[in-house]
Amino acid sequence: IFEYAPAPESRDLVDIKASYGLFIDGEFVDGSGAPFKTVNPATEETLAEVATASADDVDRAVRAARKAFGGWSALPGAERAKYLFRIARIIQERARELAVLESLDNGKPIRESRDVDVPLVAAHFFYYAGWADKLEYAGFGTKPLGVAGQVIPWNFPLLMLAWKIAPALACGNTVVLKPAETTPLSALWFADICRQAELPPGVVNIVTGAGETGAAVVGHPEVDKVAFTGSTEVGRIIARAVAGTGKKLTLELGGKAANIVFEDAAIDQAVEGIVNGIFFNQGHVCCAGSRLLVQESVQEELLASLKRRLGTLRVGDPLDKNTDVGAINSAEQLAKIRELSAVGESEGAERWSPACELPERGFWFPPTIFTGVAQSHTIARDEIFGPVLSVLTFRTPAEAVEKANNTPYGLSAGIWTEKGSRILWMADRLRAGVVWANTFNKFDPASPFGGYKESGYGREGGLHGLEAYLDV
Ligand code: TXE
Repeated sequence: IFEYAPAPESRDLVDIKASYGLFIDGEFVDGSGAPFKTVNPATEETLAEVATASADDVDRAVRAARKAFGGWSALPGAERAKYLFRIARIIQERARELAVLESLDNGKPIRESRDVDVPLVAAHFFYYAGWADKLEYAGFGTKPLGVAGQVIPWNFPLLMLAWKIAPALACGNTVVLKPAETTPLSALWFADICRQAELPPGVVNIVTGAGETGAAVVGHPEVDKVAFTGSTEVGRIIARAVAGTGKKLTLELGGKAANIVFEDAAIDQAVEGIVNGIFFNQGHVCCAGSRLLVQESVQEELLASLKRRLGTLRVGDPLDKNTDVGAINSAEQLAKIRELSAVGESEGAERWSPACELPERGFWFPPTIFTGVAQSHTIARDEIFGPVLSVLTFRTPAEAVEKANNTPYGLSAGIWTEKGSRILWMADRLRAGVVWANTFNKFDPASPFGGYKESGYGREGGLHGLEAYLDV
């Protein structure tokens, strides 16, 4: 497992300076809070020191965004589109650099950042560039909201930025975005890309820092719209902070998706979908297929095949293009995964991982399966947000639906069956924003994404993603 090929995606592609400031009104400026370190989770090396934006700094950023709003929103859509197309093309030109940077700061395998994250980032800018001059056809009104305050998590730092910024700008809003404190770098690279694209100053502002900085963005009275992706717990805090202010809010929160395999499914294909569903990005995915619901009659065959497949996964150096599972993003997240896995064992589920030696330094967790999981078990209910799969069984389609929906979340679900009628029957009954059939974790900028229940509200992506940034 650990015979690495020499890393072809050289770290030399990225020139990381010792320290970084905030991006306000088109300039990199100092922050007035105490700077923090961002580390490479695969090695625990410090990558850079990054500024913390105080409430005053956030205020400066919001005022810059407010000042820029008049000119930006008055541009004809076709003119805004030109900037977005330009940003998309620069992302493509700098794709390798961005992919390496994202893997360094986040710990995700280079194969994913190179083949999934960065191409999707460019695709989002291309997609929303296409809408900028056609908003009257969207049916949601054509009037931008004003300044959007956006707070994003660490699992897809650049992609979550694209999901937030591309539609906001296409609709004529300006933005103050706060990236997560463990993965601030790619947002700062994006700031540089905005400069390269000659985006007018103040249209995009990036403020780095932890939760307090996020709270300052959310609570700023001149922010007209708040968009948040992160934990359900912080989502609640933000919903309370925004309540009664008249700000518009979209929330994209946690998940505990069921990946449902019927006995007539193509088992090999389902195994690939299960692996992709829970081990993609180390399971740091809000829509991860973290609960496998398998029909009893094929449980044995499926689990044997799944275990064989797990034995072939390479865990290790994110910059090695052969790596399948990279590093856990932070010591805190690793502690959470360990704790919930220990609870899984203590509540009586059976734990299994393939033989795999983990690097000594860095934050690592092996691909893990729990069998014999009951619905009452903590690991069947709580979001683990790591490479840990809980396996449950069912006998009938109705039981599968009942179990799949037995969660406070409702972000996504997967169905594996050869029967088209069953796909439709299931999709009708699953309370989840996205239902994949015979595939999983498939994303497209043209497709709306978002949750039911405690997974949040509002949709991002597609035509529906425009609604969050427009008024009638
Ligand atoms: O999330 P937080 P954390 C889940 C996942 C994970 C858990 C905790 O289960 O284990 O959440 O992760 C900012 N006001 N997800 O602690 O705290 C924060 O700085 C405003 C699922 O990292 O929600 C960061 O930028 N902002 C999820 C962002 O919120 C605040 C992705 C997310 O951090 C704030 C991430 C406050 N009071 C974690 N407090 C998904 N849906 O994909 C923190 N922040």
